[in-house]
Amino acid sequence: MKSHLSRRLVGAMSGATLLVAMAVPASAHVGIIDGSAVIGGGSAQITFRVPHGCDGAATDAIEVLIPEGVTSVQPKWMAGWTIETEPRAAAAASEVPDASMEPVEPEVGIVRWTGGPLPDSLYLDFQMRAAFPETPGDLYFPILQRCGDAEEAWIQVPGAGQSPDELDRPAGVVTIVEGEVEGH
Ligand SMILES: [Cu+2]
Repeated sequence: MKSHLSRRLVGAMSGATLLVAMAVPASAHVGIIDGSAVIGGGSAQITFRVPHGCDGAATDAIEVLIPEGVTSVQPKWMAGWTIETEPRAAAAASEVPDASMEPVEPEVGIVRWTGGPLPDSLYLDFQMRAAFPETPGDLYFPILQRCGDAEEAWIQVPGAGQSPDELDRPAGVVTIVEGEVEGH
């Protein structure tokens, strides 16, 4: 966004301080702050940080689309916010009633937090636990930020060879890496 502080810093600074300023954009956008190395095949908590509103307007809803392969989603309780989940559409459609089986709990496809409102000048972290697939790679979590009538869609996915830093509104990302999963 044009009014973004990080952009202004990059424009205003030069030399060594520029490198510091360029590290700002990733954390200045709405996104996942702890998803850079999640071990595949295990459970982890991930954190969606909302560092600003929609062009100055206070945030009153955050909606996250859970990518395929991410299961056992459990949002963290949060004072002042209503937390709702919606089942994954495909899972709901494929549910066939079978008298011999226990009904299968549909996987969560959307998590929605409504409340606040969170002022533009303050930040807030929204968290959930989930189980992640084994295959290494990037999983994108599209995020919709609502501020009354205004809305910001953090849904852009980088193309091949493109850096997420080049995108105006990148989706949240979790990078799955190989590693030893601790059982419990
Ligand atoms: Cu931003």
